[in-house]
Amino acid sequence: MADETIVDVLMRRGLTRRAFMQLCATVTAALALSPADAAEMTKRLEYTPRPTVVYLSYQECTGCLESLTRSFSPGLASLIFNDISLAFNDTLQAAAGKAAESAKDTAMKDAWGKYVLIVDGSVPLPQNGAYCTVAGRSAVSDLKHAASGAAAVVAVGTCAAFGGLPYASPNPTGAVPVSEIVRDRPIINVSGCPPIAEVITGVVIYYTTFGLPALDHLHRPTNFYGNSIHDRCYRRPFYDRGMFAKTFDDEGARQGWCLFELGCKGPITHNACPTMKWNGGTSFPIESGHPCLGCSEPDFWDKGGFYRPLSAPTGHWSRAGVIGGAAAAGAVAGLGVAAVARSYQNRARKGRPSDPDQKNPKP
Ligand code: FSX
Repeated sequence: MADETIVDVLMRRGLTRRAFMQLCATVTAALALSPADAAEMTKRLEYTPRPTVVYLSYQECTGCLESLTRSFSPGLASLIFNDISLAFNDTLQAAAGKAAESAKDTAMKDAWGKYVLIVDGSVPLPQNGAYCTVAGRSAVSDLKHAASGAAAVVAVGTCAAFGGLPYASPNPTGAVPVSEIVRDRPIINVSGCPPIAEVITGVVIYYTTFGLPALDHLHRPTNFYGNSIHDRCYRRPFYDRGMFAKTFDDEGARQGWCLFELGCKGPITHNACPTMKWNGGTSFPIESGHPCLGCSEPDFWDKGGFYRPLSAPTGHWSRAGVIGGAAAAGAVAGLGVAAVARSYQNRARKGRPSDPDQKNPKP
């Protein structure tokens, strides 16, 4: 029904008022919001119209959707899949071919100007976008059309947010991130290869309830990407004491020492892995003994080796600068992120192919 609120839908499904308030408390906790926000969320959901979500996929590996469908927060997942109205997702839906395209067109037409557009994957520009087509239409043209009717665009995964794997050198398809194509709509980047399921759902629920979240300089929500992995890592005390595992099977590794010298990119990577973790809060890569790969940062494939320490001579950061105690590490991490952002922006400016629909290449 067109004017239904989210509460209307929940009540129709038999949810009691008490259960609804419990759900709001669970969701706000998952979003890392304060308990006071639970009351505000309850109030807002009572008059928030049920939003339509259109989910489009381009050049990606489907890992982001795999992550999303494995959300361990039933409240959040249910809000997305059942209550918010996921109007189109070509991987999950039963319809195919013309029926699917027609369903997408109808959903977008009915909610034109109001729907949330989720995009995963990057978009190739050369040859009029011929390297990625959906239903006979180029991804670039499909995205422009869908974005023109969206209230906001959520770029899910590092491919959509920063180009990701398809964008890695030599970028054979001329892929670019969503932000290189969509210039006139708010964009929320939910990076990670893939992102944490509860972060994806949390961002959509937050936008639906409260509007645009606070974003960092890379357009990522600060409530999930405001801290570096290093800031919240449970191995941080070993880093501060200079206790580093040198190999994956030495005594330091067995004792859970810092993985910095094994290539951990935690100091220059912003994400919620140490606090939200994966698989229902079971663990995250560092807790499983593996260095952070830095997958939620731009150009993480191209930065010179997953197992090369940030301090290595060919790396981007100096050992003296990084292994200098917690304060220095924080400062260098900031510089590192800024350097990555600059390199990404420069590369995007210099190397990206021109948009086939633009007469003049973008500055
Ligand atoms: Fe990219 Fe996502 Fe990595 Fe894969 O949709 S962020 S390759 S997990 O699937 O886009």
